[in-house]
Amino acid sequence: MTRVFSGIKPTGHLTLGNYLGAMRRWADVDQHRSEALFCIVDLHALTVDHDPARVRRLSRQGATLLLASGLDPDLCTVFVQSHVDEHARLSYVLECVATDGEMRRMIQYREKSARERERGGSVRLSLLTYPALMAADILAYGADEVPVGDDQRQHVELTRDLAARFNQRYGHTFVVPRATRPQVAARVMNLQDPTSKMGKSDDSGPGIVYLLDEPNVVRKKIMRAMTDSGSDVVYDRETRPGVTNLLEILAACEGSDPEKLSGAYESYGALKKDTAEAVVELLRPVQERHKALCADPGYVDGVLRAGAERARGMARPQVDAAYRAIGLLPAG
Ligand code: AQP
Repeated sequence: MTRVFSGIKPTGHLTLGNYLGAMRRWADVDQHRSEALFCIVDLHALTVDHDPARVRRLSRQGATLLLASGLDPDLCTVFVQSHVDEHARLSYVLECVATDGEMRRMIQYREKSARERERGGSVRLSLLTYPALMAADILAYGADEVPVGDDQRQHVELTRDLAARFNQRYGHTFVVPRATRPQVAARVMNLQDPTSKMGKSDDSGPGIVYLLDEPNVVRKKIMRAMTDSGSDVVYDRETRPGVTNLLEILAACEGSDPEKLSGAYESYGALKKDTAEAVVELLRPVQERHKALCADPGYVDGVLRAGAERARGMARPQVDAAYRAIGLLPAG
């Protein structure tokens, strides 16, 4: 059976981008057709300036939202990365396989380190080594597939390179995984700046739809989305990024084709209105389930405890094998 791993960082409130680019597929497709593990990757949230209490709060909220989005602990494993030591153990070994140059080439490192410097902060070493930890997350479970949005594809490519290099130098140890992406909305853009990704740790609130936004807030954000000069509804990322982003969002909600959808609209206003209503309807059941789960925090804790135990059992033999292969003496 295909094995799938993916994760989400507790660096901000989860967004429509996280949902359409990743979470929805995990719940609707991946957990049903594969042996799937989904993780709140909290160690990754420590790579930038952070508030410890906020990371803890967002980790719990993220786990609750994963369950609210339809992940079923009877079908898949849901857990928190820091509850399973094997991620950190394997990350160090992969740092010994990776090079400084390939880490520095990562687009996310370049963007985030530039942002930290602009804010007058210093860049944490862990931001540079982040892709080794992400590779460990995936390789520890022998995952065949990693369902992610477009922004994470480069990290999965690096994971493939590290796995292949390790196998070649130290003997076959790791499955070489591949990234999978949704057909539409693999990169949901910020509503106020449709040339930038809708990112949960950005400061631009009005451009980001959060999964727990009230319906009227969702409507307001979408109705005020920045559109392009011209008035006809055309699907073209280069020349019409704002309208194209709305078409992608609406098509993802409806399960239709964004380019075909463009022919059905004569005005930006009508497109915005339908998109707003479609997103409100998409989020409604998630928000309702989230509310019910918040009333039962013991249930979420129990899911995470059982998930971590199952994940540990899967990761330990794989990480032990990597330790042996690279030359470490097994504990007696
Ligand atoms: N805008 C997006 N469109 C499509 N997919 C997206 N994802 C994130 N933003 C979009 C996908 O969501 C999954 C979890 O993301 P993550 O927690 O690993 O964070 P990220 O990829 O670095 O994106 P964020 O949400 O913008 O976080 P910050 O701001 O902390 O960097 C991934 O599969 C991702 O592709």
